[in-house]
Amino acid sequence: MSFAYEEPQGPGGETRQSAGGDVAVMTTQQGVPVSDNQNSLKQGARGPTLLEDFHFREKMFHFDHERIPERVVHARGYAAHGYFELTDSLADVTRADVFQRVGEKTPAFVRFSTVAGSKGSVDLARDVRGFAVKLYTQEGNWDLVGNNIPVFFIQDAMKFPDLIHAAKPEPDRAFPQAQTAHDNFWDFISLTPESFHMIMWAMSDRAIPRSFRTMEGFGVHTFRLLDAQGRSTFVKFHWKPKQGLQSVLWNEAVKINGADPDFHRRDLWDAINSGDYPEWELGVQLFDDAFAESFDFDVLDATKLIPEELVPVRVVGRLVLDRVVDNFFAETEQVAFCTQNVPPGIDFSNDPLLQGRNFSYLDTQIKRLGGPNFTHIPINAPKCPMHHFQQDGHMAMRNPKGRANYEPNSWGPTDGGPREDPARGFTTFEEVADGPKQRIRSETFADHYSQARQFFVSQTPIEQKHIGDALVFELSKVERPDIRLRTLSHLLNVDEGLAATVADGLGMALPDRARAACAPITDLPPSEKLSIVRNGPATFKGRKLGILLTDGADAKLFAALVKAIEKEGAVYEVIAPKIAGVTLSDGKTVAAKQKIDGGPSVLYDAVALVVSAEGAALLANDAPAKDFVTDAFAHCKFIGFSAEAQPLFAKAGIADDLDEACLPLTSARDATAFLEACRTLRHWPRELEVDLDAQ
Ligand code: HDE
Repeated sequence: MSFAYEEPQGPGGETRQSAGGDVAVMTTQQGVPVSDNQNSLKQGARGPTLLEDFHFREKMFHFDHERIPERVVHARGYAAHGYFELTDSLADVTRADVFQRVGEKTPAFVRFSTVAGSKGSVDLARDVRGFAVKLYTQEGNWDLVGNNIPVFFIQDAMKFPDLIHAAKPEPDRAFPQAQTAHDNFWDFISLTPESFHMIMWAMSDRAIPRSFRTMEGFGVHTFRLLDAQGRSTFVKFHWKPKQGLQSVLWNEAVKINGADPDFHRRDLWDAINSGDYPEWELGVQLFDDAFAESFDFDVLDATKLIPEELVPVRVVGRLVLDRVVDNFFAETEQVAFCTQNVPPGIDFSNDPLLQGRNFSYLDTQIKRLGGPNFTHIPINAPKCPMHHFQQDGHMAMRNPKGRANYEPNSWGPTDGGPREDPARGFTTFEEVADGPKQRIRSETFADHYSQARQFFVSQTPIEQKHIGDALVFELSKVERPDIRLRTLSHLLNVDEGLAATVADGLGMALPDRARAACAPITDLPPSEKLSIVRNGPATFKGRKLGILLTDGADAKLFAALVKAIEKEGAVYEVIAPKIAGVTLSDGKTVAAKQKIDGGPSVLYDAVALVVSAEGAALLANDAPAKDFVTDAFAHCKFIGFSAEAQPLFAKAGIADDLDEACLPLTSARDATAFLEACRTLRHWPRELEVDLDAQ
């Protein structure tokens, strides 16, 4: 086995020849060649193992120490390399080097994550997704550690440990894992009205994205951009996926978690390795003090967003992910994002959540990565020159050379080490702060419901239904009725219709509304950009069609489908009764990617049933085949089918319900038309027919 940091070499630097040929010879970590990696050293064939066996001891010692603490939040994540390319200079408002030269590419590393679940939890948990971007700029690393939701649960970092304790598994029983559907979470939420805007987002389909590639990213906080004169412009950062927004249904998410707990990471891995590089636009909302003053809410309050209708998003660049990691641990696990990593020209605002994060991230890395030299790990090291006098500590890889390790010193320009540069160095915005020291929440943070309501009314009816369903689901897992009632009392302040729907779903009477910290709750205008459905893709590109094939299926139809898929830039997987594949009508064999039990329709964006009469008869007796069809239908997917597939619909109990999104496939032209129809992604009207909650 070779390690990324250094190939083992022979004493003279040559690659050693193993007995088997060109393979590198296994060595210990000290470089000593290993003769036997199968047996420990013993006193006789059946005697005790000897302490002297340094190869065994080194191997076992290293194994015993393989684990590091998982992240206290965002433990489960997946990352990839890429670049940021500037498409519109921001030189007018910032001196940040990364925003100066149009066309210049800056290396990037991006880690997506869920928040609450542990490292081995499932990908489709209902949860916020982390969207952490490290840009290796020429003036230092810039970490934009964001989420896929533009607001947060709490306003002050002081409450973060409470929020996370409440969301994580309950401490006595250590469950539920990766779920907010339990008493502690809703207890905390219902006692924390500021969380209700975020709750609307977390209960929406934003919290069950189809892919990391189909979600937005947000810097959340208000930051500052500073020009060379130190003048400040406020900024909010947005990542907008070129793939369009897309989510799955909750019932689908639950089943995906069983069928493929790695659904999101596999999707990213497959897309990048197939050359379908995910891409996001970087957008900025720029505004000045005058806007901040006139805005209905405080721009320092992370539970509020600035609607794009008020401050448009200016697109200034693109982020492309084009390379998977070489090693998950070395890169994805060891990457250390710190919100305080900002280059000259970017600065913080006084958002109390951001201020608290600036302490937490550095602190947590020291615990997680074992010492202050985590910046020496290649994935964390800047790619620009570094000169400083920090030294020693655990695992120091590159202590400064020379005699001087302090300054000022009189060792002269060559030996004296680096010096500060007031002109080039990082400067902080000279904000005037005044006032008594006090533990206080600003009154300008007091409106907890108006933007929650705005989010809700900005959703399409089907999205509103999903929010109601999610709340009913979550609160039905809450054992204490008083916690459910308290939550309802807040929902009344968000939207009376929603509160009534949820109360009905729980079978409870509505309580009195919660007393709002400030009145009135404003009816803000709907904002287009807050809906996923309204911001979906225009094509089926990058999506996956599941083709259920059987022996004897129409070869021409299959070929036409494949052609149409490739033309659309989509991908497909063949699902068959046996993994070895099927023999089509022309006698040719097609290998399967999934055996029907392992390839349920929840793994696909749309499905096609291309079966022979015998094949359909066989599958009609197979429970997974029935589920394949039932679920595809229930999840509002487009279904293409050859005429012989009818018995499958009969078995699934939907033969009489087929609608305009169930498309017969008889010719090559049908295949093209089917792929075009799939661009809509889902046939939402069907949900109203198949869901008890909708009736
Ligand atoms: Fe984090 N957060 N966070 N967070 N956060 C961490 O840092 C914290 C918050 C976010 O892929 C931790 O390295 C506090 C908001 C992401 O490695 C920790 C507060 C947003 C990631 C931490 C917040 C985030 C983290 C845990 C409230 C969106 C994963 C491990 C004051 C804007 C980064 C680590 C990765 C990770 C603290 C709130 C995003 C403990 C104290 C708001 C994407 O430092």
